Amino acid sequence: MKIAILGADGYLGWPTAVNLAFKKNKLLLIDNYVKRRLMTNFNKKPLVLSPKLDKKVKYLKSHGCQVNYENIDCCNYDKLYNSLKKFKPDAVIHYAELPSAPYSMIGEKEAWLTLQNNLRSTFNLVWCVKAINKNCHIIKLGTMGEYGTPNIDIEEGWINVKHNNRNQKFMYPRQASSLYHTSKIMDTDLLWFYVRMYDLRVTDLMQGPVYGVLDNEFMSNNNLQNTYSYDDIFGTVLNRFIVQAVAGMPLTIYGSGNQIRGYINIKDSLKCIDLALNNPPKAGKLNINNQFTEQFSVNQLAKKVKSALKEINISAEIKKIINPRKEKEKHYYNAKNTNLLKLGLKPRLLTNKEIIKLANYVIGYKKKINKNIIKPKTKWV
Ligand code: USQ
Repeated sequence: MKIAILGADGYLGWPTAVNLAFKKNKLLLIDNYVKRRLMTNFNKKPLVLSPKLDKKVKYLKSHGCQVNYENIDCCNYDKLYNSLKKFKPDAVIHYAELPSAPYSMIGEKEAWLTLQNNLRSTFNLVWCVKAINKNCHIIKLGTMGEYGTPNIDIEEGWINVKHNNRNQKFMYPRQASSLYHTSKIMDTDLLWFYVRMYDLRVTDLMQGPVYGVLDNEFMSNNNLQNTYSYDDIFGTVLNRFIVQAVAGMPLTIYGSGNQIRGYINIKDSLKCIDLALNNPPKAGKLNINNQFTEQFSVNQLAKKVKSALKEINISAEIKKIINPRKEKEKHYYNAKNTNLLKLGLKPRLLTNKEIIKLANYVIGYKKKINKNIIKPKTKWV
């Protein structure tokens, strides 16, 4: 397939590119390094910083992969249009969004950048696909956080509502707890509107917090690992816990720790992309998949890390701190995730072995851990 990846430099973008390049797809990688710039501006150096895409693409080419890179801001319609028009993709994977809830809650400037970057890039992609080839499959990374934590089961994208003896299928209600997550709700609304209007083919992936690294030989032999963040703005909870444990710092549980989320290993996340690519929706259909494999509360997650790392003689302390976020700390949570399982996903669960493997990877970079960038500083209210 000819596949364009928007946001190909990121934590998910680069492993996705490697995975698809070695499966003999022809790739166009697009990124403007906006996240790198933000991380530098905020002094949030990742534990592992992936090389830039021009270097990474050279390595892929030297291994026989058909791949090119263009430095394009997806918010620039003309540039994105010209690039996609020339490449003529069969599918576009859209990761080109600012992915941090804490970043989006810092202040007006950060909130607006998140909102305008995320909506504009999605809007531009829709218009490019509509103008160039309506059959092109858009695969968009959404988030489980769009649903929030409702007091009823979370369905996969849609819900049947019976009202005064009449039935209608609606998009499942969404109610997020950060501006970032809210921008993803708006993305989903935009996509659904344009699918209905123009018969586009879209898959929206509601992904939970991701953890881990893609440690394949090509990446590790050539020092091309994906970026791994652990700071308070760009790091996600499990990746942070592992770094905290390795650094001898307490695992920071925000509030009561009863917040439940659906988690997924990065390797499963890549499999979900493969499954989405191989199962495109019909024209005029929006597929929504809940992309996580297991549900945990933050307390359960911390306990799992603590008990697994005992096996390698790391004794992790768990510490509850005041929750910097405004989110429900005790709530019902039961989210469905059957679509991807039906398509063939075989979940890689969070076993002690997986936790230890990740900890050993982090231990390799232990000297680079900066303890000053871990404590949360952004308060929601
Ligand atoms: N948390 C802690 N301690 C920490 C960090 C986080 O207790 O040191 C808690 C948070 O309060 C939250 C949960 O862990 O309840 C998850 O937080 P997170 O920072 O791992 O994830 P979140 O901000 O929700 O966002 C991440 C990604 C985002 C993706 C989302 C999926 O940054 O791009 O969309 O996970 S989901 O959470 O399902 O919406």
